[in-house]
Amino acid sequence: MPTYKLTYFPITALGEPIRLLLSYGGVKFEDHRIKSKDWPQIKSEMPFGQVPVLEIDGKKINQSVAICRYLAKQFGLAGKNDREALEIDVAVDTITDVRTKIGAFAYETNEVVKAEKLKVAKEQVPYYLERLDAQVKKNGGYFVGGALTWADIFFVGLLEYLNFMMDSDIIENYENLKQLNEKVLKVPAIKSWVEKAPKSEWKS
Ligand SMILES: N[C@@H](CCC(=O)N[C@@H](CS)C(=O)NCC(=O)O)C(=O)O
Repeated sequence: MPTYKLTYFPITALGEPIRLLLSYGGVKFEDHRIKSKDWPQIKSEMPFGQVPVLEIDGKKINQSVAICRYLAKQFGLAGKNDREALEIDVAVDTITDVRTKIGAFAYETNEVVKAEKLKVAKEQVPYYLERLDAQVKKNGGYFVGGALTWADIFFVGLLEYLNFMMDSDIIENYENLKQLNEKVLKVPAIKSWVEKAPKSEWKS
């Protein structure tokens, strides 16, 4: 069994899909949550100066989506065939598009531009969520193939961060996404991770 160490900030965000997948896989991992005073040093030691970074047997791997895809393959969550794997990738990239659009607003520091970007996000986010909700309905309550895949776990892992950035429950009006979220959070290994995981320190 390889050793796993995840280095990320003390928040859910891009680290959480990885933490959920590792928990689902039932493997032990070190959940290293960076303290702000240590970040400059840690940043200098990361392959591209960013996190999350997963060390597998001491080798540092960056890029959260690639890490999730790899873990999903290890744990049987990458689809039943190449066609499903493609559909999972599409769902994950689409979810990433939603995150990017929300992030464009949330990280804007110019207040005038920020207000403009919030307006855009408030139009675009429902456009995406409606379609993702319809996809889950059509596919038997999951994003792909009527069964749990890493696309579902990726979405659920990112949700707290998306809600935090939008300062609202973004899936409130999307029944199928709500049910998907509840279902994933009931998977025993995920449930026990969420119960014991430290709360996000958004302000640190
Ligand atoms: N594409 C990368 C993006 C990683 C990324 O944006 N990391 C941010 C935190 S979410 C970071 O390290 N920010 C601190 C910095 O760049 O100094 C991934 O998905 O892993």
